[in-house]
Amino acid sequence: MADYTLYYWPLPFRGQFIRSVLAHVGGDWDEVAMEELFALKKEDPATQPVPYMGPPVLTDHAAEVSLAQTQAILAYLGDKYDLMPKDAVRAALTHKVIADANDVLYEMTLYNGAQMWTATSWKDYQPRLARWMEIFEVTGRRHNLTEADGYLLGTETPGIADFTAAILWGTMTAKFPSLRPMLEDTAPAIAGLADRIGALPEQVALRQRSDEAYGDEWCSGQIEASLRAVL
Ligand SMILES: N[C@@H](CCC(=O)N[C@@H](CS)C(=O)NCC(=O)O)C(=O)O
Repeated sequence: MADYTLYYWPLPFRGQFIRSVLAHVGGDWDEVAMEELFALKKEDPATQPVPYMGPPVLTDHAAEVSLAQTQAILAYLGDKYDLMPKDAVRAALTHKVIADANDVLYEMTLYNGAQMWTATSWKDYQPRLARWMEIFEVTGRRHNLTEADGYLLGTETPGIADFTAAILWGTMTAKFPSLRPMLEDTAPAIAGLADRIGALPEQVALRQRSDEAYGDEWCSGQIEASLRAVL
């Protein structure tokens, strides 16, 4: 049996944050088939391994623990593999970065597809998307991140905040290349960070596997179709 089981759709989106950390630490994980994912999601909370609404869910078999919520899973892996800053402020900032990333995912998918993008709503959203990029950029710059060097919170080695930022902006701009110039103009240090993290051998291998498995899909469904239509 693998060390971990990840319950997530066959897509990058939220699952990729967890995959990237597991890949970085050399974690060995299985992913379940869609039928099992649906069945577990529909189960009564009383019998779910962790009561939850939507995936991702990660089971750590050795620890006999299952967790839901991307932020909780990333923080757990961060603590377990020493990928969280030791000081309280940067640990809290790591949580903020994950929460910011989740907010961006919600906004980019209009709250998990509650509405669809139109040319007008997408145009109106551009200043806000640019502001999110700037928020990540300023966070990094305040910790001496540059286009060529450094990490988001000024750590010596990449941590959860770096994988989060790299997967958010790196995956999004890889799947929607027309957004890459905006990232480079607005958040060049984040673009550089995403590239450096993305060039780590474990991340290259993960991306190759994911691209083969998921193709061009990012969040999938009608909301991805509406996003592609306006881009
Ligand atoms: N806040 C949760 C959001 C989970 C979520 O929205 N999961 C999506 C997939 S990315 C889902 O399938 N949701 C189904 C549902 O909520 O019923 C997290 O960060 O993990």
